[in-house]
Amino acid sequence: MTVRRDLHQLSIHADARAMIERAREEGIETVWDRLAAQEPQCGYCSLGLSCRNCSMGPCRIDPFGEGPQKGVCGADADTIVARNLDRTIAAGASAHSDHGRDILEVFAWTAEGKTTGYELRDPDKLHALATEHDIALDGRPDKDIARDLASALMEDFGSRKDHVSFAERAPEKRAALWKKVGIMPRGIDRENVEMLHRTHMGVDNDYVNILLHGLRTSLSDGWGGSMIATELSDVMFGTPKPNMSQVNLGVLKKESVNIALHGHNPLLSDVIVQAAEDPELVALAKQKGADGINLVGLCCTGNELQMRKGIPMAGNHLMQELVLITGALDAMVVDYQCIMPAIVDVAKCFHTVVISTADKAKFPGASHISFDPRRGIEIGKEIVRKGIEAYENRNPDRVRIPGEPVKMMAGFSVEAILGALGGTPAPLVDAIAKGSIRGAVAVVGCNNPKVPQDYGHVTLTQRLIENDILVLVTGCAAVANGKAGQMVPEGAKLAGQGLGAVCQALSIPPVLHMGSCVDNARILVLAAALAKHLGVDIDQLPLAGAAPEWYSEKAVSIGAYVVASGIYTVLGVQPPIFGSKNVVGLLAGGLDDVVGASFAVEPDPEKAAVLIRRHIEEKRKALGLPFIEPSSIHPPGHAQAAE
Ligand code: XCC
Ligand code: SF4
Repeated sequence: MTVRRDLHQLSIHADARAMIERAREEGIETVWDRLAAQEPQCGYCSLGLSCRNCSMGPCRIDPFGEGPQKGVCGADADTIVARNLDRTIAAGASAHSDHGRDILEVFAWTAEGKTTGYELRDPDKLHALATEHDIALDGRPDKDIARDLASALMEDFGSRKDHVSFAERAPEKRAALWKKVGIMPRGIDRENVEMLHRTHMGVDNDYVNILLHGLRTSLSDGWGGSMIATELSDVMFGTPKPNMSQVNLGVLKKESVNIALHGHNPLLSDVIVQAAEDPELVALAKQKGADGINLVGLCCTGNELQMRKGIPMAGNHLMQELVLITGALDAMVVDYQCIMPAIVDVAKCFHTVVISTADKAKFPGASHISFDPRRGIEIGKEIVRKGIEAYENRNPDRVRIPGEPVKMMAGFSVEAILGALGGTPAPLVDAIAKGSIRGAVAVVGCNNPKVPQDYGHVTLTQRLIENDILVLVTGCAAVANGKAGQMVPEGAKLAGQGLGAVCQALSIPPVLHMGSCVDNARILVLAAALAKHLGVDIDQLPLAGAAPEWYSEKAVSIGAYVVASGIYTVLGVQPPIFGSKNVVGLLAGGLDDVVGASFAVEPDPEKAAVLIRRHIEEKRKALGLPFIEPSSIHPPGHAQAAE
């Protein structure tokens, strides 16, 4: 029998708590129940000290030094911990990059006229990318330009280059450093395959060498696969511009056919948006008694839609089961990544159909409609029709939609941010130089049931903005801060005076939504633009990253490429590395001498805010900008609280 935690320990949000309570009343199992059933979780695995890379094992290293200190092959704690972490990075980098390749493939097919439902909606961005790749414009048709761009980017996945093309966007000093250290990513697939090779028994056993390849692999994600995903999605679906949208379970509508789009890849969801506007399908929905079709987003597919089209966001990672428990969702359409297999079981307690669409991501118990972008719009319509049919089975007595939606602003691509600043980073740089904005922090990543949902994101973000630090968000973090009301222009009043005044002048929130998790690439591009404008390297800027509630392998890859790009990063959930003092020493300090940045782990967001503020003031000091003495910064309520 497991002990049930108080609802307030599970989520900071009323909509979530209402649905968890309903789940408990009705005996519906959720992620929190399954976590409790797993506790206590394996100590060896939590420390990274178990290995099953070969069948002489599985092996474990005794963290207390009494039992075995080597696996059967002789691998020690350093090797095992480093190898495990690196395989995690490779899995995350592969997930992002495979998503990037799917986009690239459809982009190429669209250029060849082989798809339905796709266009090249942002010709300016297409032309800019082509020019960046030395592809002639010369008044050629966009489709020809796109075809050349597609084949140039395909090469980034292979092994025929000495660096991925977007690495050229990094400041010169950074690129030179990557070359010097030997971590310049060559090909995306190449680094990932090499990682699996290196971590095979009897290949790379030097933890430093192993971890450096981890950084290289992650860079092939950030400056490779993810950046390709973001840039080509912008060309096909439009580069995001600021828009007002809504968030939380209140975005579901009692009177409408509700369809949630969950996962990561905008290829499918974009055509579903088009299909849901089809007059015939709208008429069908009305004929069945609904007032229309209401699309809502979940996780990063939701972010993609909210960024470009203002589609309302039902919730982040830990909301995926809870949205089903409203009884108001008719269909949940999933592509891939972060989709809990459990949703199929929760959906069975209601009338909701779960529709899987990616042939590489099947869910036993779901209806599978194989998505083929060459018949995109036809399949999109078939899926929407299924949702409308499911609406007929909805039991109105079972519907419980908690609360009213909260407003939030989305759509801050780098282009939009620079646009708001008048086309150049100069005003932002000036505000940072004067000190009205102290610096900028990317707060990104997931939910994790080990943390009260959204507590880490919202608390850390609040502490940063009230201390005049601009916050950039992506992924599930963006949903958290949106729900907390930090992402509307009126949120300026939650910020300190300096940042607040800048936000007011520009009518923007102090927390800017930069997109999905692959869109962390936008943050790299922005950091590079700031560094180039100042003629410095990224690690000299007053920037930091944070992933207060991360859970996924992709988040580990993101953290690694952010650090390898020169940005100090604080993790809120402990990664499984503490079985090796040497690995911890390298990641949490040693890397400063290698790439100019390192990791910290701090579960308490109040303390994480202090670490980050001190770091930012240190960077300001080194740049000769007005600074607050870092040692005078303490958590709220601290006895020596200064200022
Ligand atoms: Fe997944 Fe992207 Fe994490 Fe959210 S933030 S839980 S990875 S949906 Ni990417
Ligand atoms: Fe054990 Fe070595 Fe095989 Fe890992 S690689 S399972 S440590 S024998």
